[in-house]
Amino acid sequence: AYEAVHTGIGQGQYNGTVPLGTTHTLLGYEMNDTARGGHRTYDMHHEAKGRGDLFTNQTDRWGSGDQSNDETAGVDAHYGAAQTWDYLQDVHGRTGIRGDGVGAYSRVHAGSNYTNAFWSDKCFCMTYGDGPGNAKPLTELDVAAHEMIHGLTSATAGLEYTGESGGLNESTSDIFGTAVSFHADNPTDVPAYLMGKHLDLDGKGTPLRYLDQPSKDGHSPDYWYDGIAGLDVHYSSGPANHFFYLLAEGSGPKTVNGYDYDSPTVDGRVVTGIGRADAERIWYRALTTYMTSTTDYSGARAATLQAAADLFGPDSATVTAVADTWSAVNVNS
Ligand code: ASN
Ligand code: ZN
Repeated sequence: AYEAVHTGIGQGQYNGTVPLGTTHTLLGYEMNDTARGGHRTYDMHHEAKGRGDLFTNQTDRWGSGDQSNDETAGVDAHYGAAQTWDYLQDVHGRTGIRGDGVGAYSRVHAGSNYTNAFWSDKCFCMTYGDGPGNAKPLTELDVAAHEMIHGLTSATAGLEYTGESGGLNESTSDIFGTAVSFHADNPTDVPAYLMGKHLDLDGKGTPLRYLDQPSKDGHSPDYWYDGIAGLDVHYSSGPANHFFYLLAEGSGPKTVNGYDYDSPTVDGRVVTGIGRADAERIWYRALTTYMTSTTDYSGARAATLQAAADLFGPDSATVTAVADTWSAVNVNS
């Protein structure tokens, strides 16, 4: 049959007007990104189960920027998956979640008033609810990236989703969710060091998480302590998120892309950032080479030190910076 790779144009609720990888068949256009492993996006029509229907359209223009159009959430989810794919490819030379060139798929409009999004290894897919009043789908870019990175973590370190390894699993999704936001360079997805900045679930504009100062969410500790393993994994992620921010940007007040952050440390220690790019490479190598299913905070310190030694040399200033930064979030050995 006649099939061709196309670049459609979508209007998302969160991402503005964006290009979409689509396919042209005899029946019309499909949300099937053959340039990115055949990643497809489906509409669950508010059902709780099943894959739903592949988004198809007579033209290659999708969504309206508003939830009155069912395609709009599909646009954001499809774009988020593409941006995550491109990030892994461009920055880490990895083709797809498993590195095998095979795409996953996304399902939007899951259930009714369902306020969550998740990755599943079983379907190798992401699922997105529409949030309160079915008006706030959980499809914003950093959240889509967060969910897709759960697939990467499963396919690599396999960090168990409980205790300290669970916090590191969650943090990996926040770290690369943030990295995808920066890489996409989409002016709508800022401030990039805040996760879930558009969902506005409380109506006050509160993001889900703050990488510069995790405790701003009212639950996540800024520093490691003995007992952190008992927290929900979305809170025990705090010190690792904080480590990543500090390693990239350094301590204290800092303006990045016009946004003001402020990152504290244990005893007010000063750490100087090594830059986002190197911090991302270190975390990626630690995750894919050294972390295992049971890696804890102490193990994460060791894994990132080894990764930094591999990438920059064992006697490099970068290795020292990694050690100092873990100590600044109270992970001393
Ligand atoms: N949205 C949540 C997450 O990805 C779903 C979960 O609790 N696993 O962290
Ligand atoms: Zn998560």
